[in-house]
Amino acid sequence: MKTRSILLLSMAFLLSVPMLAGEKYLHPTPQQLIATGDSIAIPSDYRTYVFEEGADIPALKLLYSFLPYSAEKAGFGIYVGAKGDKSVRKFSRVIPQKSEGYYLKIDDEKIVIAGADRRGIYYGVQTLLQLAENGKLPVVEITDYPDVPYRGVVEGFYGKPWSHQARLRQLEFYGKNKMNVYIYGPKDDPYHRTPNWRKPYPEQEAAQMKELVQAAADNNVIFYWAIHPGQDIKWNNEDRDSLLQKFEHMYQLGVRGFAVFFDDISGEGTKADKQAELLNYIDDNFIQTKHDVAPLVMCPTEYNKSWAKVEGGYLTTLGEKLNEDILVMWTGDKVVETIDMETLDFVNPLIRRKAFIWWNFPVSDYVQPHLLMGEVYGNGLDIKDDISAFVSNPMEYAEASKIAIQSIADYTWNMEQYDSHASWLQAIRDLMPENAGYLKTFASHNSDLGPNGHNFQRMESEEIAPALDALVKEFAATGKKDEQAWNTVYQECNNIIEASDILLTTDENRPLVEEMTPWLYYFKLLGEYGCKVLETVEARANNDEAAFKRAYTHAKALKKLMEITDASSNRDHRQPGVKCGTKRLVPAFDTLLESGAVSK
Ligand code: LOG
Repeated sequence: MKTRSILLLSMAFLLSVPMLAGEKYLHPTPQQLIATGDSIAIPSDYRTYVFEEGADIPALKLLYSFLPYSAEKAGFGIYVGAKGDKSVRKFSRVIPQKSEGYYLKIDDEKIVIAGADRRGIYYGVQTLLQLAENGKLPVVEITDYPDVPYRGVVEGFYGKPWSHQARLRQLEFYGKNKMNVYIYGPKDDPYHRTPNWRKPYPEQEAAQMKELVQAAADNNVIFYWAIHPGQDIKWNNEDRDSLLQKFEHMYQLGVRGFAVFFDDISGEGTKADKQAELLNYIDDNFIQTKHDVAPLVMCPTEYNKSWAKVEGGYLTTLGEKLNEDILVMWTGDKVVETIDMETLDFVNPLIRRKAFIWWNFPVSDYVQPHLLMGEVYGNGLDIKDDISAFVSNPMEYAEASKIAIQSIADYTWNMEQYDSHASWLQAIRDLMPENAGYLKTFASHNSDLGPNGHNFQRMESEEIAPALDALVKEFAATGKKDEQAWNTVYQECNNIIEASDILLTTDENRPLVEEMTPWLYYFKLLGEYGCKVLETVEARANNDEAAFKRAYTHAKALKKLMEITDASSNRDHRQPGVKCGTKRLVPAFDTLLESGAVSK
C-alpha cells in the first residue's frame, strides 16, 4: 500500500471489522492530499456560502443530507461552488484546472468545496462524506481530479439483465465512487437489439427507464442508452428513421446519452462505410441539434485487435469517415484482455481518436459457473492520456460485480497510485462492513475463470498457495505431512465452512447474499471436502489404515455432493453450474486424495 496516498482514519472504528483489520482509506485515491493528523467535530452551527440554492442540485442535496443543522451567523463557514461562482471566488486560485476536479479544504474555521465544474463540486462533497467518521472530520487540503474523462459501466453482457432495483443501487454506487457513465445495453433486452430495437418500450419499462434516468442524474451519472440494430438493419431511410424515432422516444424519457453497438453481428450490418454514414447522420441530425446530449458512442464490429482485419480497412474507414466527436469503443487485443499501451498504439491511429475502452471484466457470460470476485489488475498504469473512457462490462450479478467495479473506479480516477490489493480489500469492506472477513475468504477463492474460449486467466487462492504446494509436494515425495502447511490449509478449510454458514444466513446485504447463495452451498462443501482430504493425509502419514478409509470414504461422498450441487444449480444458463476454488483448492485436494489412495 502506498503510504503517501493514504489517509489513516480512526483505528478504533476499524477494530469492529472482523478478521480484516486494515487501514480505511479514501477512495478513489485523491491526486494530492495533505493531512495534519488533527480533526474537527462535524459542525452543527455554520454559515453557508453556496453557488446557488435549489432542491434539485445533487451536490447540495448530498451536502445537506450530511450536515445536521445550520445556525445562521455562526463563525464557521462552508463555501461551496464552482470556478467563477461568487461563493468560492476567494479560492479560485487553488481550484484544479481539470474537468471534474475539486479543491477541498477542512480546517477549524471553514470547509471549502470548490469544483472546476458542477460535477467537481459533487465529487468534493462525496469526498467530504467519506472523510467523516464518528462525528469528526480530519483537517485536510485535497486537490483532486480524474485521470480518465469517462469512467463507469456498460451493462453489455449476455444473460439476465440487471433488475430495476439492482440498477438503482448501482447508480448510487457509481456516484459514491466518482464514476460518471452508465451505458444501458444488455444483450437480452429485446428492445435494445433485434428484433425490437425499432419499437418503443411498453409503458411499464418506459416508466422504469424514466426513473433510472432520474436516479442517474441524482448521482451525477450520464445515462447512456445503447441500441444494437446491426443484425437486421437495412441501409435505407426507413430504418434510419426508425432508429432516430427510437432515440427520440428515449430522449422523451429523459435520456441524454446515446450509443450504437455493432458488435457480434454478421452480414450487411457489418459494413464500415454504411455504419459511418448512419452514425454521422445521427450525430448531425440528432446529437448536435439537441444541444444537451453527451457525445455519441459507437461499438465497432471489429472491436478488438484479434478480429481487426487491417488490410480490409474496416477501422481505417471508421477513422476516416466518422465525425470527430463520435467515440469509438475497443476491448483490447482480444475480446477479453487487459488494456495496455500497445493495444492503444495499434488502434488509436486507425480510428484517429482515443479509444473508448469497453473492458470485458468482470463479465462472466462465457464462464457462467464462475463468480469473478478477485482483484482488478493487469491494465497499464500509463494509459490515461491515450483513452477517452474506460467502462467495465460486469457480471449479470450486480452486487457481486461491485468489487471489480469499485476497483475500476479507483484505477480510472488515479492510475499511478492504484493499488489492486488495497482497492480489493476496501471494496470488500464497503460491500459488507460487518462480514468483511468472511466475504474476503469467499472472494479470494472465487476469481478463477477455468478453461475458457478467450483464454483469460486470473489468479486465485494466492495466500494459501504456498501451503498447498508444500503439502502436495511433501506428501507425494515422502507420504508424510508437512505439519505447518497442513495446519494452514486445515485452518483455511474451516474458515471456508465458517464463512459459508455466516454469509448464507446474515441479514447484511441480502441482494449480494442471494446472488452468491448457490456458490455458498458449493463453497461449504468444498471446505468440508478439504478437511476430510487433510484427514486422509494425516491418517496415511500415521499409517492408520482405518482412519484413512473412513476419511477417504467421506471425502469421496463430499466430492460427489459438490458434483450434484454443480449439476443442479444455475440451470438456466448456457454453461450451467457452480464452481469455486477451481484454480488451486480443488486440484490440490483431488491430487492429495488420489495420491493417498495409491500409496496404500
Ligand atoms: C460482447 C459482450 C459480451 C462479451 C463477453 C463486446 C463488445 N461484445 O464476444 O456483449 O458480454 O463479449 O462475452 C462480447 O464485448 N462478444
